[in-house]
Amino acid sequence: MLPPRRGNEVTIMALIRSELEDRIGTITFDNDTKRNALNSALIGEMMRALAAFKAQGARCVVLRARKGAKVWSAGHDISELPRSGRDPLAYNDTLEVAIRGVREFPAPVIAMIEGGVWGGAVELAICCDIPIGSPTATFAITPARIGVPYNPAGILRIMNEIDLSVAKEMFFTAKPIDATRAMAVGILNHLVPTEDLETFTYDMARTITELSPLAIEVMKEQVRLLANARPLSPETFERIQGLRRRVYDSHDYQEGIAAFEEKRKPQWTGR
Ligand code: LCV
Repeated sequence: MLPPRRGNEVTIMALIRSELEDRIGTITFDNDTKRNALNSALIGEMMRALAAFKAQGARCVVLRARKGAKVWSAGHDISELPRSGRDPLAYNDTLEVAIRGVREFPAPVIAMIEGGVWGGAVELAICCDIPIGSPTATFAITPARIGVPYNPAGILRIMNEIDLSVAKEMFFTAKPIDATRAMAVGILNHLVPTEDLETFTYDMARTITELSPLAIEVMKEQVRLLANARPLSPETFERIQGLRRRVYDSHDYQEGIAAFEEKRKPQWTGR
């Protein structure tokens, strides 16, 4: 079956395109100039689209970039990271808002992935309920590239989704892994030839829309609540926050961001 016809509910915003057809909502990242970096403006549009889909009773959402994209998303907008003294990935950070938006949406969200997925966009993609990729999909977890202390919620979510030793390798090397390896380590549910990606994705979306929306909504929320159910003592949480403050208060944190913006290699000092 083909992807939904151009729906009668198409909304073109500045940085995304959203459309609803056959109870399937589609959000297309459309800011290739900045490689679909997850900045506050793009996430704001994405959250508005999700709210509209929820109000209109969408039974499945597809999150994608434009067809043939070389970069699905370059991750958090580095220019929006706080310069110093503030937690760069706090609870209300745009990336966290986007990830909660996907995890709390009352219907399955499918990530349809072509191209590179960088940094926090990897977490966004694996927090979608069903990640489906083409052979062009790559995944790189990059806090170490720019000296950012990834947040505990994000680390836990990634630990829940992929093998711990693979997660550590991705955090410690910041190197992209290809679609085949992403399939093997559990980042992707399906690896589909590029020419079949849309049809495969929307066939699955249609299957979901034909099942009980309430049963699916409640099962999705149960999975989210149970996956979060890991006791963490306040002392452990505070120790983690202290560790992270050491990083985002450091010289290296500022050096990482400056180096990216000046398009040069960072000079790490370990302080
Ligand atoms: C702002 C950007 C970005 C960008 N932000 O195109 O995971 S954490 O903890 O690190 C978290 C904080 C996070 O997610 O951080 C972001 C992690 N992302 C990355 O490290 C990827 C950074 N981007 C790149 O490595 C390259 O841009 C890729 C490989 C994605 C694409 O390379 P390509 O040669 O195709 P350019 O690098 O020329 O980028 C095109 C424009 O997009 C901007 C970049 O600054 C450039 O803007 P100008 O044309 O104004 O120079 N851009 C790319 N990524 N994450 N801006």
